[in-house]
Amino acid sequence: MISFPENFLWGAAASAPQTEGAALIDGKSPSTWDKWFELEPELFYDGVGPEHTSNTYFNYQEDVRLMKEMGLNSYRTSISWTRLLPDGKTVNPQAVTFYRHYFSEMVANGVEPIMNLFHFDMPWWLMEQGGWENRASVDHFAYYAKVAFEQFGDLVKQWSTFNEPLVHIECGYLGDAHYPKVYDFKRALQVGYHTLLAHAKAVAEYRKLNHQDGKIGIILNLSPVYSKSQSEADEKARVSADLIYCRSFLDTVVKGEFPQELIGLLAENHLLPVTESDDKGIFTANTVDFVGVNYYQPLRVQAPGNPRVPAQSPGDFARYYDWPEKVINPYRGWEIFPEGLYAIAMRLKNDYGNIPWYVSENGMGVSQEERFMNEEGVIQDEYRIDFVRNHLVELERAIAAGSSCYGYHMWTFLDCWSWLNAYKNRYGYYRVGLEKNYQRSPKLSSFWMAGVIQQNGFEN
Ligand code: BGP
Repeated sequence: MISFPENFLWGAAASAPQTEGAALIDGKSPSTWDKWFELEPELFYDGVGPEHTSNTYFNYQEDVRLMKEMGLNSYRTSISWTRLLPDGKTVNPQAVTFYRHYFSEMVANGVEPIMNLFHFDMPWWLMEQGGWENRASVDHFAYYAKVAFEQFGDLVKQWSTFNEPLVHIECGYLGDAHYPKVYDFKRALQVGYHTLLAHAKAVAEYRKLNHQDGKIGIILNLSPVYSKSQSEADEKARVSADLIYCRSFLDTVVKGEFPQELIGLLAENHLLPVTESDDKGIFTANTVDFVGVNYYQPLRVQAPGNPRVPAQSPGDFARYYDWPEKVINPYRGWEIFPEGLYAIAMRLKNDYGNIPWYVSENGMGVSQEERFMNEEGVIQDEYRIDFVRNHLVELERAIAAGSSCYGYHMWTFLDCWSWLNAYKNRYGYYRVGLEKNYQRSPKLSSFWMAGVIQQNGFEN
């Protein structure tokens, strides 16, 4: 029997922009996604933008009822910055009403709301001023965080500041998947620095309200890094990739300081971001209570072929390695490697003081799931059940080895809109029938998971 500790968090994760819909009504101002879709709709998969998503703004009562029926005891989503503070300063009363109803509904049904503040959804008004490149964004974010804590802190006892900060940096400033789609390593590092500073200042705001009696953390996408070989050059690439993609975030938020090796690497390459002398103390004083780990796949690297000096991209430190033996999810192209979850757990235990953490996202997106629908209309997503089962086995092994993991959240509860793929790949325990007025219908995995939750484990 695979079993989990008492009071283990069983739940699912989502985000405001991917589920709420109602993107341009009730006082909400456009996020960069909304505006970008208006400007260049052809860049969005199938021409589908973020305006409607899963209609949760109108459907939250039913959604919470379904969560309860399935036995979920927790659910993470995010607050929309541009709904709560459309101009960055003025509280939108309609947003407060919506979120208070939504979170109260969860609390009343035994589903703990875990709220995240930023899930890639930069306000357009702030993007016009340079977004995270502009240091002013740090204080704007801290103010938004403060307002959210004040408005909802009685209902929400677990907060996170950012979801996967690596993603908006990498996709927006080292690629073209997020706005402003530029490729500039130095600018990317400045964006990363301001993001981490905004995180620390939001934590500081939370600490000031110590009567709120809750916890605050961050959600990181962590991948264990493996090198192609044990050669010195591949090993060096592994260490650099780990510094850039993992330790940059983890050390800063958990230990309160940037790794010296990273500072050295960036200095040698003239890539250090602009900082101010007081910043150091802000990081040191505002470490997190917990870490949420989004785990999808490991990172495999090899030595770069002809690295540029000074480096102009992360690829000059480490190049992606396509491991021939990998098992992949062909729809998303991501490697499936459950052992990686054990590796992360052990790392948090051994290198980060065994900080409390939970799996804040894990899951499998599959396209054309209607192929697997039976006569009763239930999608037989055995592949998803296998995926989750295999990851849970690794998680239990880690907990038995002393890891302080306190929960497992699936991405996601309901099929939702995705940044790059709209509704191509479906991740939910529940199907959302876009053609049927967003009708929710359970997949086989939801029944399987309900059983797991009920027994707090499963026979393997
Ligand atoms: C995570 C994000 C989510 C979600 C998920 C699936 O990285 O936090 O927002 O989208 O990945 O990825 P995708 O939608 O690109 O398939």
